[in-house]
Amino acid sequence: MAKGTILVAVLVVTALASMVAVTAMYRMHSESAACAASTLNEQAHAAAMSGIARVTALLRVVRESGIDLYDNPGLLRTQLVCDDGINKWYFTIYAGVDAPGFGGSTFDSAGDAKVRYGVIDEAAKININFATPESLLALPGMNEELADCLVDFRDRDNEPLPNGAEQEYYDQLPRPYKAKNGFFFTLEETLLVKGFNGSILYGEDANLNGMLEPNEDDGDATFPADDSDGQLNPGLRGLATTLTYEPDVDNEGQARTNLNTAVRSVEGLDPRTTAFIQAYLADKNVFTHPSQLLNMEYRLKADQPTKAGQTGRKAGEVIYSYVDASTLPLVLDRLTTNPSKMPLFGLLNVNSAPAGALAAVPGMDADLARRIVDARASIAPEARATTAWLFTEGLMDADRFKQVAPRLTARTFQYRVQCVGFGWPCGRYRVIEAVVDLAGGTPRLLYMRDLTRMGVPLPLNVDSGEG
Ligand SMILES: [Ca+2]
Ligand SMILES: [Ca+2]
Ligand SMILES: [Ca+2]
Ligand SMILES: [Ca+2]
Repeated sequence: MAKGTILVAVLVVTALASMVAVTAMYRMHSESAACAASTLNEQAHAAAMSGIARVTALLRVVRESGIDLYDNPGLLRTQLVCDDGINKWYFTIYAGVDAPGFGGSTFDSAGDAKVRYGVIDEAAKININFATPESLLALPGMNEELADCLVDFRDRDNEPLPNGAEQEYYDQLPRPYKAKNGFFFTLEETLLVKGFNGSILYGEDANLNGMLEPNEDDGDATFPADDSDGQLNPGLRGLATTLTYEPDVDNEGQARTNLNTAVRSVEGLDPRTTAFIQAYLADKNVFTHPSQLLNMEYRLKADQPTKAGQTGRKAGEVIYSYVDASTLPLVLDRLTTNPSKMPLFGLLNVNSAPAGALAAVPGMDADLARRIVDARASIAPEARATTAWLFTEGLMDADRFKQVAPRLTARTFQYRVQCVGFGWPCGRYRVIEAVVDLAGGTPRLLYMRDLTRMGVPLPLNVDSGEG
């Protein structure tokens, strides 16, 4: 791909060069210089896109292969794309180091910004399209007015929340515009919401690289304003996303069984659980989430006559779900209450979310979030296949688990990839940020943005990277 692009760039230069040959000499010189500059830019862009393509290919096999794409300098730092005889072209995939509870980063002992060479997990962030005002309020830099205004801008109605703003406010602006009354496609769209600005969205990370630079840690001495505490406040961008969703399938990729319709035989499910589900539904109830079944007892409201293969039950009889710590993982993996086969939107991955994002889930708090993050490192990979470990490892009781489980997942399908493509020794670079979506099977780019104008995101050191 990169080689193809470079070939095209070379052909374009040749064509342009022969065109300018018939014009005046001074003109030819300026055109040639512009072409050369443009070619280097194109090649840097091609190198950056090669990096995105490489990571996309790796993400495709990451589950089976177990390749580390969180921090893997050997695979993702200063990777040679091609050598055109004048310059060598490389890419580096980079991200800030996640600081406790934040997603920010700090300086290393040499005073340089810490960096990791890997992808950014979008499902480790709160999806602002599905977050409640309570959840938004728990995110850094937010207050009640910002949370309500964000929800008003997003919700379909024109009724302002107590601290919110609807169309009436946007109509009174010097240049009026429409409140979206729909989902945000990008985080940048929040800049249209009353009260939002770059400082709320990006925090102290003025160059959007997820790392702390000296100007981001010197107070008001240089732009941006910051609190010079040695920690990067990445703003809303550090813990928020607009792009997360997952197919409603189990860990084998099979469609889940809807608990509210046809639970007859789910492989591995205790027949007593199946009978419980049928009795509960026959009493004209609806399940809201599979986690509801955990340690569930139910007192029947009406008699249930004997049917084929089912014993009759009397009103007032208390029945039990037979879903406990041992069967919870299966229940969470195989069952759903989503009737539409539509994807599940905006779930937070408990296996990767920082404490700051976990704490924003209704039913969680900062202390519980911290304990989850601390416990996570020692949970076996098999146990992490579903969110059940939050209960089975004793981090919360059944009631708390049922409260938080509907907003949680144990998997990620969208990854943010930040890539710098660059030439050596010319030093020309391009920075591309993309979000790769794996939810549809074949990876696709859900989002792409050129961040080159934010400056070089990290030192491009060819010598130490090539080893
Ligand atoms: Ca609205
Ligand atoms: Ca920065
Ligand atoms: Ca500053
Ligand atoms: Ca700071």
